[in-house]
Amino acid sequence: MKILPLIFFMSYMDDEFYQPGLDVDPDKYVIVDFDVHTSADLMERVYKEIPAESSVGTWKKVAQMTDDILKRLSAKTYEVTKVNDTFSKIKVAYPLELFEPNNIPQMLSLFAGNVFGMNTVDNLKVMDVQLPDELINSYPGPAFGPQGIYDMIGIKEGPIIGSIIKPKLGSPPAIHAQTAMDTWSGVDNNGVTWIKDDEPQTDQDFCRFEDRISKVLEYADQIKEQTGRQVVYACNITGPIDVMMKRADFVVDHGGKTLMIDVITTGFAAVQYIREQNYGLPIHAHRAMHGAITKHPKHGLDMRVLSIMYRLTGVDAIHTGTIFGKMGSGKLEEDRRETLASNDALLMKFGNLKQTMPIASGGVGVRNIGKIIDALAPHVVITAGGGIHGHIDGSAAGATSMMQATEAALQGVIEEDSLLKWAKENNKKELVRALES
Ligand code: RUB
Repeated sequence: MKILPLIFFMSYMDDEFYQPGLDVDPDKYVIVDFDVHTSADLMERVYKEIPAESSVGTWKKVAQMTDDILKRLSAKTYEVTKVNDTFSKIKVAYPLELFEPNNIPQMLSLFAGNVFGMNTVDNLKVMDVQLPDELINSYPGPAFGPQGIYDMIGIKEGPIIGSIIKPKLGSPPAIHAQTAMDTWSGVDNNGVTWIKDDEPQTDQDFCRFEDRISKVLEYADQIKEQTGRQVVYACNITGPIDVMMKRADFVVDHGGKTLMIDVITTGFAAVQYIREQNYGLPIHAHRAMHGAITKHPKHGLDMRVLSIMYRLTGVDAIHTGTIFGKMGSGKLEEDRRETLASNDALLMKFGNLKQTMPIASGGVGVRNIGKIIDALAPHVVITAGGGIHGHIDGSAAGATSMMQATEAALQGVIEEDSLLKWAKENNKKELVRALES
């Protein structure tokens, strides 16, 4: 049991903040789902303290508080599901008036700000957020979305297979570009479509941005000329805003098709600023560092919530996981739930905003790509790094083996045992080599 001074609770305790059963109009309120973990004796208080601290309240009564402010602007816990004595799921309704339109930092500072540090709460996780259309439509949203991406590469729909150039860092521009070329080309022109830089690759001495981008894009042009295939290179422009703008201009000038940004480390406002420059290219959002926010099962923000925020911000594609977790670190069922919930947030009807394309990445190989396609297709980009460049016969064979495993999955061949049989029967040499090596 925690010993807290009585004064701490005084002004958080107004009944306005806890109104079980209140009829909430979803056009007039933002509704936030929290998982709350605290000791049994504090749980009832927290039902009031969370909405209070994240709207108009503070720890002490203040003279300027009026009935009007309290009634009109206070957030209210209106639904509670007690999972056990120390864990409740609560729904909190925030009056729309509390939100500045088109301002993600303000929105998060409101319902996902101070509440995480409250000393009456052990752990808190924001699991979902539901916004009125009026607020959604104040944001730019994606310029392209899945449909714009399909149109750009000239296909109707379906999973888009891609790769992350490996090693992650260290190759000089010529090797980086040759690896991209081999991976796009594959064996007999059966290579992947979508290639991306890795998240920490920007403009280091060993691989200068301009040298790398121009060489890789030169190869993309060659593929287009020789085969008619429109391939994509998501160029990592991550950096300070002025630097990102210069890099985006460089990509546009060199005929690039996609900008990549590490959207968490860069920040919402910076990403939205780049989105609003309207470069005419989709934005591929890499979520490096999301685990600091999403991974703890009891604390932080669910990936679904980040997905909603980045769809508002206007990214065209974002990483949301593979359903397996990264490098086996996750719990399978939870990873699956989180990826499916995130992809739903990217693809659901959402005001007038376009959809955002989910990206499945991290530990993808020929053995599991079928299960990923089975769970996430058709709208998904799937990128493999080690799973392609680690092929015993090199990147071109690796890319082709991934395309063959995709072909098998689209024919319903998902399980590893049947995949090897299918590869042998259909003379898919590169896939056989991948599965047997
Ligand atoms: C994957 C990779 C990806 C991240 C993304 O490499 O480099 O950028 O893992 O992870 P590999 P997430 O295919 O060799 O594992 O999409 O989960 O954020």
